[in-house]
Amino acid sequence: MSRRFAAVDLGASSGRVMLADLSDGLRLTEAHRFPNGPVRVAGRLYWDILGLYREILTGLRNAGPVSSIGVDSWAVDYGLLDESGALLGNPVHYRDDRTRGVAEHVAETAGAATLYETSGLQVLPFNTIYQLLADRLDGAATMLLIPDLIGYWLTGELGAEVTNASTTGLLDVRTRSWASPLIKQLGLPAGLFPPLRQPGEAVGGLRRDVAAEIGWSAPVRSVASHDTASAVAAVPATGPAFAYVSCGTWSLAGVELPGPVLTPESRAANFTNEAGIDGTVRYLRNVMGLWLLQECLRAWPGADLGDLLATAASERPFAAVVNPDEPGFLPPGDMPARIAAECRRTGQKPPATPAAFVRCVLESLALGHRLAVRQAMELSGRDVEVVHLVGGGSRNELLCRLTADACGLPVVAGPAEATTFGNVLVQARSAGLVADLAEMRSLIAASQPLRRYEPSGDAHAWDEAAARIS
Ligand code: ADP
Ligand code: LRH
Repeated sequence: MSRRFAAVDLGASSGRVMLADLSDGLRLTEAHRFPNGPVRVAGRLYWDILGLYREILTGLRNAGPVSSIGVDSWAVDYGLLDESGALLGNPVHYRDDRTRGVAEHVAETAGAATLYETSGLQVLPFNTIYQLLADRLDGAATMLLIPDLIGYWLTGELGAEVTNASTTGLLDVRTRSWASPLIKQLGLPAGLFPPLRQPGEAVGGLRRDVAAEIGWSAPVRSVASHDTASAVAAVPATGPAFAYVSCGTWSLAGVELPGPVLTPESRAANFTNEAGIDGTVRYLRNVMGLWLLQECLRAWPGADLGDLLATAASERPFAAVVNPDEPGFLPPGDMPARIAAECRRTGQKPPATPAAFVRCVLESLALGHRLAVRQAMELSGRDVEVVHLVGGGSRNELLCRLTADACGLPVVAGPAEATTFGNVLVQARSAGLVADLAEMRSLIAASQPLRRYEPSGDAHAWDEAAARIS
């Protein structure tokens, strides 16, 4: 058996097929990277799922033969299949507005407290539960979350991987099985939800036509298919006293716990209890993340991220900050205009240059990280000595430094490809090459370049800025 594994990792801003080699330490190479993002068609926002699938096949062809393949992606979104297994319609993007008002309606009918006690999930307008209730389900036989849909196309096998299923709002957080009474109460067909799979379980062999197309064959293995679950599995923590910020299109900030926190205070703070590998719970809140910066860059054709970050580093601190989680920032659109409007609404002078906008975005995000980490600590009672910042955001030195200063805690940045590491290490564990979660983490800590940022700066100024947006 070779010690090579392929990870298909679909992020909201880019997808990649990565090749990991464990024959001598842990080496990662990129077989293929491709852009991803929303496509608006006739007023509705979609993913280009077939385009993504084609890129995945290109990536697998480039990667060459491996021991196994794992697939992860962003959470909550899905494809519906008919009885024959054909895709019914194109998967809708979670930033589409078709779920407007649905969460409020479900909270009224099913009871917000009951929903939280059942699923432990934070209320986000795009949770699968709300999307399904806004969708036309006639003719639908099966609902497959995105990695499960890709897995089905690769192997012909149906299933629902549990870490991602925990983001639907329809999984019982205590038993980690589908919440059948809730599904029934909402009038959703129970048959839509396929049997659950655990990370590490076999999915199946590649279909013969797929193997012919990429030129080789290998089994697909279930991994922690929610990208955030894989990323947190790969946090290079050396003890339990850590918080994490998985920072890409979203910032997912919180702590890892042995069980859920389902208190009224936790619900009021909109904290989520997502399923991690080996029974762990990701206790976190979504912070709007680098989406804010991505959408600013889209509004400034020709702008260079590296140049902007260099200039932003010497911009005046705290000139303007916004609450990064303003619901108005969620859909695609002119982000600088929305940020400027939010500054005006809160009595602050809007930034005047792109670099000043970038400074405003990064300070605002750092404040979002601080609030989520502090609340996670308070609500869970978990001690935190260090914040691990993983994902593409770990390449942003200014953001890492601001996060350390805002939290008043050291930040250890990296790896940027944490999700891929989590994906391949679960496969390597199934192959008997790694023992457990602790060994996965120490392997990453020992083999990957990490950067440590000690908190510095004016703690009082951060308190003042935090008060401005609370
Ligand atoms: P996702 O998985 O959600 O698609 P990633 O984890 O790939 O997101 O992170 C993408 C983000 O990482 C980009 O939007 C960008 O802000 C940031 N990023 C990537 N590379 C760099 C870099 N070299 N310098 C600064 N920021 C970077
Ligand atoms: C990050 C992520 C996050 C979800 C969001 C939809 O990519 O999976 O954990 O909340 O996408």
